Amino acid sequence: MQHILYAGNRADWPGYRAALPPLLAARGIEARLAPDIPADQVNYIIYAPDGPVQDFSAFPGLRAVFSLWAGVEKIIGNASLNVPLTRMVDAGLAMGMRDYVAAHVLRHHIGMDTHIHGQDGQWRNTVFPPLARDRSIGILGLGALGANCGAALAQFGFRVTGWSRTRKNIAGIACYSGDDGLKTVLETSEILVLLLPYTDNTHHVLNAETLAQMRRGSIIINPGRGGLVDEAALLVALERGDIGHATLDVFQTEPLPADHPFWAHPRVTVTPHIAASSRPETCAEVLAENIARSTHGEDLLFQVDRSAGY
Ligand code: NDP
Ligand code: OXD
Repeated sequence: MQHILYAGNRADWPGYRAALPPLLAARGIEARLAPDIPADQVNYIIYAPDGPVQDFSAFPGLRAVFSLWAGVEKIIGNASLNVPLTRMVDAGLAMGMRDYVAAHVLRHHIGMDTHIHGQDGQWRNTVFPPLARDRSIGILGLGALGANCGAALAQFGFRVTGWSRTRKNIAGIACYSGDDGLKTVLETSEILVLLLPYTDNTHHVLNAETLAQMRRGSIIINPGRGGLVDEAALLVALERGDIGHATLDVFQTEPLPADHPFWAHPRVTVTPHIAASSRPETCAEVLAENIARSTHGEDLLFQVDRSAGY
């Protein structure tokens, strides 16, 4: 019998209670799944940063922790965690992020704001949006989410470049790595999408210096993590018009404080960390697979590399 402690947020518990047991049973796993299991019986923890368990030292029989979030910066340095940690990679997150990124890219590509906010009786039909093939989009981070978004944008016909730690080979995306690669992506992109994890190496990847490498008036879309961007430097770049608009889903401090200048800034769109969410109906598949793998002594899917930080 495997004892699985659900330590995700309360709202999603009914979803996991319904979705996970049949998937475990289908894999021949006898399991008890509950949000309250005596600590000395727990074998697996389903974890979220906004859930009730942050200290893992009380679980002597713990074999693995499964994060429901893709981003693991809040748990990776946890000194009480000494078992394998996996992050969430699933179809639901990928589809949600693809839709969010495509929608915000198209908003800026088409220039929708001009018409949504400019209904003043003037028939302005002299400026037409360029074709997608004449628009350059850069993506920082070509992992599960960035590569999928890049492929979707390439399908639209956009010119897509991407940057990652190790150089990739992805159809439809011109792939770069290293400092020179970053410079190339920043210099060529009219719309830049941030889908990097937050690590020591990606902290403030967009700062005064790198923002200055971007094309004047370019657009930033950040559904990655707030710490990827030096917020003060971004505000300066927006004020100067160096950056035309920033659509931000994630922030250094969340919830974004009510008096933060981003809220009222005319060239900033704030969305409240809703770009993609972990849904029980899709995430349960990955959890069941990893629990089965662990009980059979097999390698886990999507295990976090603690030395790389993601
Ligand atoms: P992955 O780990 O699959 O991909 C991360 C990508 O970033 C990889 O391509 C990796 O390179 C690259 N990378 C990491 N460090 C560096 C570096 N120092 N320099 C250059 N490239 C680097 O992550 P996901 O795609 O699954 O998720 C990305 C992030 O999206 C998450 O960490 C999370 O912060 C955010 N997220 C936000 C959500 C939201 O609702 N706003 C929802 C879900 C996720 P390589 O391929 O070489 O390893
Ligand atoms: C995640 C997120 O990392 O929701 O999964 O941001």
